[in-house]
Amino acid sequence: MLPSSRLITFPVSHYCEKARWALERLNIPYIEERHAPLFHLMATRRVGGSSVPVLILDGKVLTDSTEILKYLDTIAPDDRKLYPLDSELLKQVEELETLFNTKLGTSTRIWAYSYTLDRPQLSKRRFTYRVPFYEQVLFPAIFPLVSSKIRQKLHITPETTTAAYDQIINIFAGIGDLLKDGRRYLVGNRFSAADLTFAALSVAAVRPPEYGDSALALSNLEQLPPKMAEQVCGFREMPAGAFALRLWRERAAKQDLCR
Ligand SMILES: N[C@@H](CCC(=O)N[C@@H](CS)C(=O)NCC(=O)O)C(=O)O
Repeated sequence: MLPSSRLITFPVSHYCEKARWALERLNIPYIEERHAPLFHLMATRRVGGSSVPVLILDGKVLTDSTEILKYLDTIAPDDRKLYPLDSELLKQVEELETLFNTKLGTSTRIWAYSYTLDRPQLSKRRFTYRVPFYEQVLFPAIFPLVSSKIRQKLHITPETTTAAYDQIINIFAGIGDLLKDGRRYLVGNRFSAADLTFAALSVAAVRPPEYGDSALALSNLEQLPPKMAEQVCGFREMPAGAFALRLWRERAAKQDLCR
């Protein structure tokens, strides 16, 4: 029988990855409906949403990645929960998740797009990987429109790109400070929504080899503009970058064990 839950996504999107990771952790089967940018609006608006990810599960339409994690937590067994029951720890997890959602995810996106939007050979495949056939066919024609809309919507300029890079460095430095005491996870002594959100929203910066389908070759730095590749190496070498890469490795190791 086909799973009844549906996840509407972009093929490469760190907020969508956040939702995928949580669904996978709970072993919830779902059908992923990938769309290229702009085409996604037909799918998301039909169910009352706008951006991706959108999860349709148990008769509910969840239109935001945090809303998705919060709902999944209500049906998760205790040993899989992403939000601590203890109110002080919960507050810390929620504060970090909000910081990552509003500052890290937005900065990594601006920074990465500043290098890739003008390079169709880098971005087209990632926008159209495994989307419906007609979107793959039509996308090249609307690519200039999509890239100028993204640039406008996210205000990508040399100034905002520098600010985004600085913001990533600052957040990574702050996370590095937290990790100095040797803790394995950001809050308490177990994996939480804070760790998941940090690792998912750092994807564009640290480009883990375990991310997505190998056909997307996200971690292959040779294909990137040299300055971007150099900055990725810098992020990876920071303790927070190494921490994100470790969480990705651990996720992949768990997947292997379950096969
Ligand atoms: N707050 C949202 C943000 C999601 C988001 O920014 N999604 C981007 C893709 S990474 C998107 O859908 N952009 C196109 C749009 O907003 O229509 C969440 O966490 O789910």
